[in-house]
Amino acid sequence: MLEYIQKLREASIRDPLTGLYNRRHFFEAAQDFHRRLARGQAPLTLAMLDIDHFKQVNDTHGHAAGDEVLKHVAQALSNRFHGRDLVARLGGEEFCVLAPGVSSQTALAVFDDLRNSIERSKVKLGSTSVGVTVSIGLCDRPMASLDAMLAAADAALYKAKRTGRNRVLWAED
Ligand code: GH3
Ligand code: MG
Ligand code: MG
Repeated sequence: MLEYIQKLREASIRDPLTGLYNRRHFFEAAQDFHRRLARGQAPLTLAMLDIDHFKQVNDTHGHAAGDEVLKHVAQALSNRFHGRDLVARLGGEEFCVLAPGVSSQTALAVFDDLRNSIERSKVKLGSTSVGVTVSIGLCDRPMASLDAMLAAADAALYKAKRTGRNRVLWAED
């Protein structure tokens, strides 16, 4: 019975396709984190990540191929972030990372390396393979609220999209 309850709880906080945390759990856990961390001087970076031209993958290769691309990007994220980091699929082809170990000095390098590794990797689809790139917006320091950090990262992501995609930008002060 306990095992069953544990399984149900796990299922309720995960995105079934990628195994990452789902949107609801992300916001709950991130609020919690923010309450505990953001008051101090501890580093805290929030990244919003969106797959570039993802609709084209679905249109060209089909929805199942799109799902493989989503799993691939999710795997790249889970390979890189562990422990206290929160990695979630917020919905569609949009992901979020809250990384307490990543300081503003290292955030750009860490996420640009991730971006680069995704660009270099290929997603195998049966006999063919496709490339995938992501755009990333960063908020690389704690702010008064989690919502403020999300808005800042989102604005940076939007700018990364507008200015060519496949790039990492951080929020302006
Ligand atoms: P941009 O570079 O501006 O982000 O363009 P985009 O094509 O990535 O973004 P857009 O918002 O136009 O398209 C997102 C697509 O993602 C549309 C939707 O059908 C698809 N999508 C959302 N959820 C899923 C899913 O779970 N599986 C698959 N295969 N596709 C999904
Ligand atoms: Mg997209
Ligand atoms: Mg999107």
